Amino acid sequence: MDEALLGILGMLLHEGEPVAPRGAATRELLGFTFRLTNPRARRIALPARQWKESLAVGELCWHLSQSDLVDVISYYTPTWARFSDDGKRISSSCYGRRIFGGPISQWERARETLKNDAATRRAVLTLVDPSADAIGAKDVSCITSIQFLVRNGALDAITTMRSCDVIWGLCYDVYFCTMLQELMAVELGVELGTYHHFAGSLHLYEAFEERAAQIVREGLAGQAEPMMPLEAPESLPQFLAAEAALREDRDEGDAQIQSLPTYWRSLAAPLIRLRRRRHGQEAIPG
Ligand code: 5HM
Repeated sequence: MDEALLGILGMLLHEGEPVAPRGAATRELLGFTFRLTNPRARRIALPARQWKESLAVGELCWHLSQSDLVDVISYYTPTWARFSDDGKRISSSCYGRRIFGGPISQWERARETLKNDAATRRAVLTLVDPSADAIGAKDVSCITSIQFLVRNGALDAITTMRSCDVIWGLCYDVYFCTMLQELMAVELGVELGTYHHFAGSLHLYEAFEERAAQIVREGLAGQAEPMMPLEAPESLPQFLAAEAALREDRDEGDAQIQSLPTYWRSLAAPLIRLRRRRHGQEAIPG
């Protein structure tokens, strides 16, 4: 993802067309697509990008626990509050709620569809809800769909975004979508394939142009390590309970994390570091 982001920023700076939706100046490319052949290389190390792993994991937890509460996600970043109409809830980009919640879980339906016919083209998560996404709302879901396809024994994912901002959104959206891809691959018992990302509008806000140019100037100063393969998905509920405890500064979070399998302990590491910064807690050994 480090390499992809460098290339994308370079293209936007050189070829992006000026346009200002809702009055905010951007440079934009339409119908933009790229692939990650190793979706586990989803973290960002480019220094000037200042990507925060705790925010990526925090957003993932917020979605996986089907939350739409601003208070919860605001622990990780103040940004989301700007997208709430009532200051309490995120009405549209609560992707986990749309994927896992409701009368019929889209997640389970996609997984069962793939189990019944491994070659299916019908395993699609739809993140737009025309009955709920109000005209003029502060937040309208930017990810429109995520499709899963098993090809050559591996699970590919194709994310479609109607609107994709390369500084605020892209790196966190890719982290979230590739984690879903890996979770689905593990639940199906197939290898992790390629990740495809498609943006109707890929854009860079003018306010971030200098930062984008700095990221490109600095180049690849070492790349982030790919994450280890996801294992023990049955520990996810315990991991989410531990995340809530750390966020709420409750001590049982420490014990919950120490009893988790290696993968989930390692995923919790940035959350533990964040708690230490926020609440002045000591690091947990190991
Ligand atoms: O006017 P519009 O609804 O497209 O503005 C939303 C802004 O948030 C866009 O720049 C969009 O690309 C960015 N965004 C994103 O990149 C928002 C979300 C929240 O759904 C997201 N990725 N996940």
